[in-house]
Formats: sequence, structure tokens, C-alpha cells
Amino acid sequence: MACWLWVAWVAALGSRALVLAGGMLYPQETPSRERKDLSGLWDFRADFSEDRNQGFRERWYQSPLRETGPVLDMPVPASFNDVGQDAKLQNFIGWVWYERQVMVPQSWARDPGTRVMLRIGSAHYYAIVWVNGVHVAEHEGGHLPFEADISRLLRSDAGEPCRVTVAINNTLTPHTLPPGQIEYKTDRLRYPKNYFIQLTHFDFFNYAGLHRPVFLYTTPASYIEDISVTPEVAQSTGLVNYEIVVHGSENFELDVLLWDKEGRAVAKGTGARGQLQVPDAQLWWPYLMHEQPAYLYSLEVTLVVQTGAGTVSDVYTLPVGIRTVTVTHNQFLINGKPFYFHGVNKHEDSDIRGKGFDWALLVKDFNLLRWLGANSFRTSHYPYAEEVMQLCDRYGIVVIDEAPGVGIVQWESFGNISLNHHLEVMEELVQRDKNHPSVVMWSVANEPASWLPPAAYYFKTLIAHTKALDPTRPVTFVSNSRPEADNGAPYVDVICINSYYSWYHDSGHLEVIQLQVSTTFENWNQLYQKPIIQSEYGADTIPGFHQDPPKMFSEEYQKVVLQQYHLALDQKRKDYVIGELIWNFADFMTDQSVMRVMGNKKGIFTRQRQPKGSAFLLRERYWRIANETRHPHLAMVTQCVENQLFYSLN
Ligand code: BDP
Repeated sequence: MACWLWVAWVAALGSRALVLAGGMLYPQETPSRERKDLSGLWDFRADFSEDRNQGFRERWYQSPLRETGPVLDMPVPASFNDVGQDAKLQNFIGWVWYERQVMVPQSWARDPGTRVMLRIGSAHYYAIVWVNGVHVAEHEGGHLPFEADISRLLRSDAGEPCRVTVAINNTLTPHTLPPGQIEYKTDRLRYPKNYFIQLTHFDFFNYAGLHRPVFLYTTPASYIEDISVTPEVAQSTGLVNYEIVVHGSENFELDVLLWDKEGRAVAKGTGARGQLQVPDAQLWWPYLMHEQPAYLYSLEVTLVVQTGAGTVSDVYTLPVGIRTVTVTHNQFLINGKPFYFHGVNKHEDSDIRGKGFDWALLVKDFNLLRWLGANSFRTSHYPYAEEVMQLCDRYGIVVIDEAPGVGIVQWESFGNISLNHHLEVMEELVQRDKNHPSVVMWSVANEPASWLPPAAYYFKTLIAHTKALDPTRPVTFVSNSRPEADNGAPYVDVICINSYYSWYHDSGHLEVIQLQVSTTFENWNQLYQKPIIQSEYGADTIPGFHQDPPKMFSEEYQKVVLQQYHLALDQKRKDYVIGELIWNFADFMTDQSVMRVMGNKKGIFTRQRQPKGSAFLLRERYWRIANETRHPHLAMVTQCVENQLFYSLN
């Protein structure tokens, strides 16, 4: 269980964030830090025993896993579900065991001045970790990193391989995020003894395993624990407010240097807190909003500590984007200019690796996003890998960063146990992602049953807490409720609405879309006077199915759904509608059901990232909208794209 402790309440005056104990800086190689990536093949076993507890009874963590029974080769990072040929493993619910032996450099183990950390990027859902049989960490939640200090353990076993064992349980309950429940089937005429299934209230496969990189990394014993950066802009001067937490020493010096892309030091400071001033700052602009988008400075922090043994230093370099975010009653402003979200919703999902992180897939996805002219996405419906967020910073792709609050639909998921966990998850998420300029808004949930009475207290508390953690970013959740029934909407900064007209409602009736979308916008606007994002819309489409006049599931139908939505969006987007995010970027796997043909097919790309017809339609639209900024450089780019479209059509 994550256990951030409050160390200070500094939000009382409104502008400073709550400070959390513990940092979650991404492991980095610097002059003072080393890193070892444990990606590769791990030993693996699923505990198929009736109560799934054999591993704990027999203490599988105490000796090498292969000594207690058969093991499989399991790639990390990857979901365990789809790499084998065994349906039982694909649909397994319960504890699985991962183990990897690793040699650590002698200097790490022997040097008392070296702190060695084990960091797990994501273990879905509940994880317990042992090193050489000793319990070192436990964590709830499948989408955020956690770590353990294993220095002392390594020191006592210096020279021995270090054996990392991770037990992971993918069971979801009404109080997990996302929630779920186990249903026991007790009718012995229809089901075998002890038969149970996992029910979920979300529309993606509950892939599990070690989904993201596992690292060992070092820091000096006194080290930079956390850095928080909040940018401001005053005319042409960029202001970088920084706050640094040091661990292990009271007696230290901190130097802070801000480098520009050309390697020039543009500002410097000292001490744990301060403000850097950057005259004529290059702002961080979203992709397609500026000829030089995504400008990143580098904040180099150097800690110097005097110890009995001499001077020790720790260095960490953080990419910093200078940009501001403001929300008015009808606009979303980045650096004071209206920003229109023309983007997508994604999933971490692909063939074979499931939700496992993969660089090739990631780069392909970013190339597709930029080809499409997408300037943004929502991390539906959980936080994505840190490496994804880093690329968003680097390419200028704006992010609505969503917590794994999807499927909160039962009464008991609105109680205090769930709420407390949700507050902790927001703490972990803000702690991890607070420094990314690409993150412009937090989304605490997707399509909760916000019409239920307890939703009012739940969202009021959750959103207030998120704002206290980060007073610089707006907060939302994504609703599929009617405006007058939504008990959470009063607390959000931006209204995000999902709708599936002519799909789940009035199926096949494309002619009603425009009216229904417009009516929905008007109703929300009348009640709240807050900016609105069409945060999902779309239609399942089997690539290669063609029907004219269009019929559901054909490529033509998907295109007309999009076009009809676009007509309504175009009426309102100069007014109070500030964005449109297609559902979905790519097809993705779901549970099996009569509603799903090998998963959800609402992608504009297939699961293998090939375009359906609607991808070209959306591409033309997104580049056209970007061009409305009338930037000469962009006009030229758009012209090229249009020519390209012209040539590919003729
Ligand atoms: C929306 C959900 C999304 C689903 C989508 C659909 O937010 O997770 O995948 O519906 O049904 O309501 O395709």
C-alpha cells in the first residue's frame, strides 16, 4: 500500500501545493547515479491452487522459484496473458510469481555511501516484493511506480546474486481502482466446484503482470529526493519556481542551473527553493500551435554534502517546459492563447504484449499522432508509462492525465474506503507527473455513476484534494450523465462529456446525431457556463467492411458518424466547446462478450496501427483546424498535407 505522509500543509494560501513526503523522480544516469534495467526474461509461475495461496503457504519467495516447481519464461515488460498458448493463463485471476536473479556491481553492494533502489514502473494490480527472500515493498494499484531501498540487503549479501521476487494479484474488488468484483458461481449443476469469474465495469481487458520497466538504480546516501517545478510567464520573462527536497543531510548546498537547448546556462539559483528568471523565454507550445513547439530547458540540480569522508555530490537533470494553463468560462488557454484539443483517447494495448511497454510501439504511436495532426490525448483510463509522458513533453502533445477511476458505478465504490484509496492514487499520480509541461489537466475518473447521491461528496473531496496537490492545473472527470443529474459536475473546471449517438442510442440513425450533440452541448452550457470537451465519440468499425449507404460496423458508417459530430462541433467550437477527442486511437482488447468482436473496434487505426478510412478524414480535419491559427509555417505544412491527400486520392 502506498503510504505518502503529509509533511506540510502549505496550500492554505492557495498558490502553493501540498508537499508530499517521498519523491518519485524517474531513474536517471547522471555523474552521481547509475541504473540497471531488469527488462528481459524472468522466471514465472501462476498459482493455480484452489485458493491461489500455495505460493504463500510454501514461501516461494524464500528460495529460487524454479526450486519450488515448474517455471515459464516470462518477458518483462509485458502482460502475462497473451504470450502463451494456454487459455487458463490468459484468463487467470489470482497470484502470479515473477523472479529474476541479477548481479549487481560490487561497488554498489560494498560502498556504504551508495544507496541502491529497486523501482517497479507498474505491477498490475497488487504487488508484494522480496529481495533475497526479505520483504521490501508492497503496493496497491497497477499503473503507478513504487520503489524500495535495498542497500542494506545487498550489503549483507555482497557478492551474491540479488534475487528479486514479485508476487502480483490482478483481483479487483469494489474498492480497488479500477473497481471490480469476484462472482462465485455456486450452482453445482452448471459450474464446477470453486468456480468464480472476475466482473469489471470497464471496457478493456484486465491485462496483468510487470507492465513497465523494472530498474535498479543508485544515488549517494544523501540525495536529491524530489524536485517540483511550476512555471509562470511575466511578459517575455519565464519564471521557473522550484522546490527541492533533500534526504540524508541537514547540512548541504544546492545549486540550480537552467540550460537552454543550445547548451547555454540561462539562469541560476541556490538553495532548496527559489525562482529562476529567464528573459525572453522560449515557451513550451503544443504541437502545431507554434513553429517551434515543445521547447524544453534542462534544470540541473547539484547537491553538495560535506561528510566525514569528504565531499559528496548528487546531480539530477529535469526537463522543464515554461508554459501556463488557464481556464475561463469558455476557453482553455495555453500561454494565454486559446487552445483547442483536437486529439484522441488511447489505451496501452497491443498484440501479444497486452499492456506491456514497448519502445517500438510507442514511437509508432507518436508518429501516427503527428501524422494525424493530433495535438492532444487523454490517458484513458489510467496513468500511462512515464516514458510516454516524456515523449509528450518532447513532441508537444498535450495530455489530460487520467487516474484509473474507471467503472466507479456501484454504491460501495463511493464509500470512504474507496475514496481514501482514490485520494492516495491522486497523490501518487500528481507526485509522478507534476513536472510534465505536457500535462495540462487532471482527470480523476471516467464515466462514474455521478448521478448517485454519494457522488457529490466523493467528487467534491477528490477534486479539492487534487487541486490542493496541484493548484496550477485544472481538474475534471469525464461524464456520461445528464447535466441536471450529475452530482460531480459542479466541482470540475472543464466539462468533459462522452456520447455515442447513433451507436448505443438510436443505433443506425445517423440523421439524429447533429441535433442530439447540439442539444447536449446547449444543456450543459446553460447549466454550467464552463468550457466543454467532447471527450469521446465514435463507432465500432471492422476494417474492410464497406456499405453504401452506410451501415453500422462499416468504414463508411464510422466516417459519417464522425462527420455528423464534426458539424455540431463546428457550430460550437468558436463558442464554448474547446475540444474533441475521438474514441479511440486504435482498436483494443476487451473481455469477451456479444458486444465485442475480438475487442473494441472503435479505433481509427487497427490494433496493428493501420489506418481505417476515418483516419484520413480526421487527419484532414485536424490539420485544417490547426491551420486556422493562420501561422504561415503551418499554412505551408497544411498545404503539403492537402497535396499529399490529393495525390493519394487521385
Ligand atoms: C465509453 C467508455 C469507454 C468504452 C466506450 C465504448 O468510456 O471505455 O470503450 O464507451 O463502448 O462509454 O466503446
